[in-house]
Amino acid sequence: MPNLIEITREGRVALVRLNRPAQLNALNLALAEELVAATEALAADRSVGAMVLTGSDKAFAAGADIAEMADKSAEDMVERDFFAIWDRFAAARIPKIAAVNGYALGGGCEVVMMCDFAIAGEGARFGQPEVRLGVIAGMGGTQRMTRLIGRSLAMDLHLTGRTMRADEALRAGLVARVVPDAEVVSTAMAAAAEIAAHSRAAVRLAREAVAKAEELPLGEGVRYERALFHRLFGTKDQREGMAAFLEKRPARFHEPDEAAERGA
Ligand code: CO8
Repeated sequence: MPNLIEITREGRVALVRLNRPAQLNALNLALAEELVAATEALAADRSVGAMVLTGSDKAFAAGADIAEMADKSAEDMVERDFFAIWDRFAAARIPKIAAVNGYALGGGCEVVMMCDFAIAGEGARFGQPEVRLGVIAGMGGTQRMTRLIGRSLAMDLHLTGRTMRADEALRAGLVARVVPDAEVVSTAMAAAAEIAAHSRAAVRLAREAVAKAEELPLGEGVRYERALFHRLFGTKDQREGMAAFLEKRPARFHEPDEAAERGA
């Protein structure tokens, strides 16, 4: 089994690190398979409440693996539905925070946008340079980026292939926070720990509701949100959360999990 990702646990949070540093974490099929299997397993594990996805200091990921793609024909691409596996990463029902240092280009930028939100270092660089290779984004980049930052800036990036600095990515709304490079992973881990301490059901439905905003007209989206809100009144977490507030004590949403506390 190749070891193209590394996973460590801190309490209820999993830190997943892309591990092809010599290739700037270029996303080949073997890495995608490993990452998707790990992400789906983490999503199914009730002792995990959130994951942080990161790369190396130099690169979150410099894109899909160009060496792996260079010789492919259109028939190969269609036959294997190349990149479709990434839909499973995006769909996995676990909060995902991208912790980005260095380059997040092409497929790397697209993976950032598949995550729930991103925390970037001041030196991070984002872009969709595929046009310079004679192709276009193939992992959702034209669609997700346009929804996130708007048509004009998305066109600029996809048509010129230029690289965007972290401060511009923050202004555009591509990333949620920018912090000093050395604090990227710790900041993302702290945010993930906060999420993982909350009610699992409330976090799940909040993710679903926000994601639906990309698909539904406003009136339908508001009704969808309300139905999920009503549904949460059938959970013990709603009773615990509101009782804890009224009793002026912290809410206890999770049984202490010894294995998770040991960092196993
Ligand atoms: N794929 C494969 N290998 C890569 C990639 C990549 N995307 N990026 C970097 N590498 C490798 C380099 O080949 C080099 O390997 P070696 O040491 O064996 O020569 C090693 O990583 C280090 O890279 P550099 O020497 O180039 O490092 P620099 O610091 O000089 O430059 C850059 C860093 C600017 C990030 C540069 O590596 C670069 O431009 N990389 C490519 C970025 C890019 O174009 N990404 C988009 C890829 S395509 C994509 O993601 C989606 C394609 C959609 C296709 C749709 C089909 C259906």
